[in-house]
Amino acid sequence: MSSKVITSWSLMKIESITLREIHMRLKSPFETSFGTVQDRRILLVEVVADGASGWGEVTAGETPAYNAETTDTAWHVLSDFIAPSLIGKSVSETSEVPGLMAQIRGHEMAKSGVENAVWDAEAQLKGVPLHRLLGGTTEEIACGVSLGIRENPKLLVKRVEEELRSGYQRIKLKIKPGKDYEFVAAVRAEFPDIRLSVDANSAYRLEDAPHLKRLDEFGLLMMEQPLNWDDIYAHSKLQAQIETAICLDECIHNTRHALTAIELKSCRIINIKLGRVSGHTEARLMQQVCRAQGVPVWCGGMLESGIGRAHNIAMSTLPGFSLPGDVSASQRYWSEDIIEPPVEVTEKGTIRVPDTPGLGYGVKRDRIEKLTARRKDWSAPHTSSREMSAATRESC
Ligand code: OSB
Ligand code: MG
Repeated sequence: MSSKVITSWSLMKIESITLREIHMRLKSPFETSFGTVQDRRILLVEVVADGASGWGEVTAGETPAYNAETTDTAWHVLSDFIAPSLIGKSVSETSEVPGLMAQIRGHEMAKSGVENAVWDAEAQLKGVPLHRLLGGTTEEIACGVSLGIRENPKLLVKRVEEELRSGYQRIKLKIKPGKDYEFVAAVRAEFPDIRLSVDANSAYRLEDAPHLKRLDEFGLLMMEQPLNWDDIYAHSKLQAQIETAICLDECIHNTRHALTAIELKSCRIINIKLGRVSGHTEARLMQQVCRAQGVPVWCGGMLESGIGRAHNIAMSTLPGFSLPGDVSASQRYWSEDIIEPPVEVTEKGTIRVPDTPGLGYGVKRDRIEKLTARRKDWSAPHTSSREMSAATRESC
């Protein structure tokens, strides 16, 4: 075969990009150390490449409290920088997409939404499930749940009991100063053998080390992101003083950060979130590097709609993901999801990974249309010329 034939056959052109903001209400409010959320403003990205339509989700929150991005910063960066730089471009595979956005600093969640949509389109064009295209090796993934902060320990214990009854394999408790030791103690007393972890979302300071050390007695699987959102060094100081394994979440935006944290012994586990690390390409590299270094990883959640959740499921099949993730059933979050079937969890606390091309779930376009608050479209001119300017259209 001549190289010309291979090239023209294998290039994938980004023909259109649609950005939408949809509004979805969580079944119940979710409280973390940085605030409470119930009304989600979620950005969805649809990319059509060579006629295949792929979907991605931007996992930014409504406020810049978890990380610096928000729904509105992502809308701005996607509209003014990312979409214009990608529309009409051709790549031979999706892993080349991050290179096209390399001039944009940060804004990982915005980038992830569009990159992951291209991954979905590529998988469909190749007629394979996304998890296979990524190199996933399992048919079933292990699930845990993340429980928001409750009024009192008794209510928390009741909630844990319900989740265990549904089969979930690991319980993560959100904690903050004043709502930590007694809450964990109550859950541990009731359930001495379960896999239990805590997540502080950056609510403590290094001076709190003696207090955090008291949690060692509960035999926790890990303590997630106790200190500042951007302070890898302080976590190395804390890890040296406590038995419980630290897991970093907020601090890790790319594989270089992961290597820094491992080298400094700032953590023994890493939570990988697709949005936080800018998409499947970087997430795949990160889990590979962590695996080579003997550091287990797991898939975190950002209260996603079904589209982000389906991407999380595909990513969780990669071999480095050796601990249960925060990927749980659609019905824990939404009365009606935007994918069909909704994500379901078996009584063993697992999700069976779908085996149809792309994301493996149907996208409920009518439902998405109803939930849409604003949208913006970009389309490439039909004749492919790199110089040609793209047409854009916006409606609110
Ligand atoms: O730190 O993992 C986190 C939700 C929003 C922001 C940050 C986090 C979370 C969760 C929820 O823990 C995980 C989920 O159920 O999606
Ligand atoms: Mg976390």
